[in-house]
Amino acid sequence: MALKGAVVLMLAASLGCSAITSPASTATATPLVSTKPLPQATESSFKPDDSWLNPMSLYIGDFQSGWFCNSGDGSANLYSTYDTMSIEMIHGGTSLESVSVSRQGFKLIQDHHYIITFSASTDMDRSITLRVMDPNDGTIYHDQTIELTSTSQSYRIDFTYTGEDTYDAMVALFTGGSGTNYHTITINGLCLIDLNGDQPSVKIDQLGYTPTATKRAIFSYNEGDFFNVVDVSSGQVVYRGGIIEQGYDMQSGDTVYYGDFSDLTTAGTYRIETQIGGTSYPFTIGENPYDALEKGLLYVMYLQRCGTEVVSTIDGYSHAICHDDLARLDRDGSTIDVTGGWHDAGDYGRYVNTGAKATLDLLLAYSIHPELFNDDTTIAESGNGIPDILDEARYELEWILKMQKSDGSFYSKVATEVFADFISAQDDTDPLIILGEGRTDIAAYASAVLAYASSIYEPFDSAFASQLWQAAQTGYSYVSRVSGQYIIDETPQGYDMGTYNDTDDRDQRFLLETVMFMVGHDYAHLQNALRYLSMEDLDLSDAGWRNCGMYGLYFLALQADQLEDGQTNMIHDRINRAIGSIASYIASSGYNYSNEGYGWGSNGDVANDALIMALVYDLTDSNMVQTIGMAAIHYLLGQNSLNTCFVIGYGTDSPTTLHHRMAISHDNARYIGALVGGPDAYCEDEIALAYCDTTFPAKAYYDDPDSYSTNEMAIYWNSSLLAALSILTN
Ligand code: 9MR
Ligand code: 9MR
Ligand code: ZN
Repeated sequence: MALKGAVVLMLAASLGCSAITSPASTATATPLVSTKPLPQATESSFKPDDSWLNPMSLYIGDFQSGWFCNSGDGSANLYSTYDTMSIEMIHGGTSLESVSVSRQGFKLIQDHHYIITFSASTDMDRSITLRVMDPNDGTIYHDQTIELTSTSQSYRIDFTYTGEDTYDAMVALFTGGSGTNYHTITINGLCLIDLNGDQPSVKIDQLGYTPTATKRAIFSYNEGDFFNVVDVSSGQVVYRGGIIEQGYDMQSGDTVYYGDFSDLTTAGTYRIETQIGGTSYPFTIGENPYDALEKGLLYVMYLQRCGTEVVSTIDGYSHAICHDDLARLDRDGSTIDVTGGWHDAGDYGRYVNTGAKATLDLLLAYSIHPELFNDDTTIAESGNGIPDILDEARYELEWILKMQKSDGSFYSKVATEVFADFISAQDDTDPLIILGEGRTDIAAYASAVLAYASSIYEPFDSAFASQLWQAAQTGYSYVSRVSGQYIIDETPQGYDMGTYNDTDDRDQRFLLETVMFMVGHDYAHLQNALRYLSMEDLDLSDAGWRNCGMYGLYFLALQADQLEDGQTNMIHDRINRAIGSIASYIASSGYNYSNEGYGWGSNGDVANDALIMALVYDLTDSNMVQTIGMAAIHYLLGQNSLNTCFVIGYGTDSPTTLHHRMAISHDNARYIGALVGGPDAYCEDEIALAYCDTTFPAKAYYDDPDSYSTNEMAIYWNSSLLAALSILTN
C-alpha cells in the first residue's frame, strides 16, 4: 500500500500534475442534465430467444474410441470407455500376434525420450507385448513384454525414438498365443508422455477460467481418447475427460477436437495432458483470472495519451509532452488548439469516431459495474477521488469537446500529412492538420457519447456534466438541421493517415436518439429512435466505430418499462438476431471465432462481439449469453489455432513486437496490455504477405513490428475487450 502511494506521488510530481478535477461542490453552472439516475438492467426485462443455436451444446458429440481390435486366428472383443479398455479374449489363436489391440496417431519426434504409462490387470496371470510401431510398414520402434496379474499394477515403459518425426505412430498390445483362452485384460489410462517438453499443442484460455465457467480444451489434431487435467504443483491428475471430434475447421485447416472440464471447479493452476502426448500452457481456475488483464487494458489507454507527458510504471518508457502545437485547418490555414485525447493506435493520429467509440466503452464499463473501478491505477489523476476509468474517459472527452465547432458539428481528425517515422511521440513535430468537417455520422456519434457522459459525470462534477450536455445538444441540433447524411472521405490525395469512413449515418442517429431519450427523458427522442428501429434495411447489430446500433438497442432495452409491448418486441427481436448470428458463427468455427471472415483488426471484431454478448448479458443475466461471450474472449486469450494470447504480456505466449511508434522507438518495448489486431486474411502489409498463408485466414498473423495489418493495437480494440470482460465476469 505504502509503495503504491509513493508511486502515485512520484508520478504526480514528475508530471507537475496539479490539474485535479474541481469537486462537484464548487460547480456553479445550472445543471441542465436531469439528475435522475440512468436506468439499470433488471433481470426480468428480457429473455433471449432460446430457439437460436446454443453453440456450446452443438458440440456435444458422442465419444468414439480410437482403439481397434484385430484378430488373426484368435478372437476377442474390445469394450472401451475413453480411458479404460477391456479386452475379452475368446481364444488366443496360434501366436502372440493372433490378437492385438492398437491405436494410430501418436506423435513422435526424433530423439525425444518418451514414457508410456498405464495400469493393467488380468483375470489370468500372463504376459502381453506392447509395441510402438509404424502402422504402414510394420517397423517396430520399441518392443516390451509386460507381466500381468490379477491385481492392478502401474506400468511405465521408457524409450527413445530414433525414427523420423511422425504424427502417425501406432501403439499395439499383442495379447494372442496358444493357451490364452477365455479371460479378460483391463488397461486403464494408457498415455504417452514426451519428456523432452514439446511445444504445447492444446488450446486453452491462457489466463484461465472462473470456477463456474464452461471450460473447454481444444485439440488441433487427434490427440487420443482422453485428456488429463494435471495440477501443476503436485503433478496429480485431478480430472480426466474424453476427447470428442468436432470436425474440420476450414479457416485454420485443423481437424478440431474438444474436451470439456467444466466440472472441475477447484481453484488451482493446471495443465492439460492428452493421451498421446499433447500438453497445454498452464492456466488457472479461480475467482479472478482476468483482474490483472483488466488493469492492463485500461492502463494502455493512459499510455495512448497525447499532448501530455506519459510515464509508464510498467514498461519503463515515457514520452515528454507531444503534439502540443496548434493544428492547421486544412481548408483555410487557420489554427486551432486541439491538443489532448488519445493517439488512435500505433500511429499518432487522433480520430473523433474511434475516440467516441472507445470512450463509450469505458463509460459503459463503469456505469454497469462502478464497484470494479478504483482510483489507484498509477495514472496522472490517481488519488483524486474519482475512479481512474472516468479520469481516462474524460481525457478523451475534453479533446472531443475541442474538436466541436460552434455550429455543433465536429472536425473529423487531427494527424500529420503522412504517418510519422518510428519515433517517440514528442519527436514527431510535423505540422498537425485538421481534416473533415460536418460529417453527420461523426456528429451523431460524438454527441451521443457526450450526452451519455454528462449523466455519468453529474455526481462528480456537475459543471463538467453541464458542459457535456450543452455540447451534446448543440451537436444534436446540428445533426437535426442536416436532413440527409453528409459523409465525406476527408483524406486528400497524397496524404497518408488513418481513414475511418462510413456509408450510413442512421445507426449513429439512432444511437443519439436513444441516449437523448435516456438522459433527457423527452419522448420526442423515443419516437425518432423507434422510427429508425422500424427500418429493416438499417443494420443495428454492431458495437463498433462504424456500425454502432447495438449500443442504442441496449439503451432502449434498459428503458423497456417506458415502452409498449410491440416496441419492446422489436428491440428484443433485433438483439436476438444480432446475438444469434454471433452464436452461429461460433458454432461453425473450430475455435469459437465469432465472425464470418478475418479482416484487418479481426481481434477487434471479436472483442466487439464479446461486448455485444456482454451488453445482452447485462440485460438478461442469461448463462448461455455469458458463455458465448466468454467463448469469444477465450479465443482472444489463447484458444485459437495459433495458441497465442493476443494481449501483450498476458498468458504464457503473447506477441512481443507490436507495430507501434512508441514501442518501436523504445527498443521494441512490449507495450503490455495492448490487444493486437490479429489475423487478416488479406495480408495487407508486406510482412504479412511474405510470411502468412492466405489459404488459412485464421493463421494469417505475424508477430513482427512491421506487420501493421496484423500486429498493431488500437484504442477501440482495447476498450471493447475491457468493457466486455468487466461485464461478462461480474
Ligand atoms: O504505420 C501505419 C499504421 O499505424 C497504420 O495503421 C497503417 C494504416 O494504413 O499504416 C501504417 O503506415 C504504413 C502506410 O500505410 C504505408 N507505408 C508504410 C507505413 C508503415 O511503415
Ligand atoms: O481498423 C482499420 C481497418 O478497419 C482498416 O482496414 C485499416 C486500413 O485503412 O485501418 C485500420 O485502422 C488503422 C487506422 O487507419 C490508423 N490507425 C491505426 C488503425 C488500426 O490499424
Ligand atoms: Zn501526441
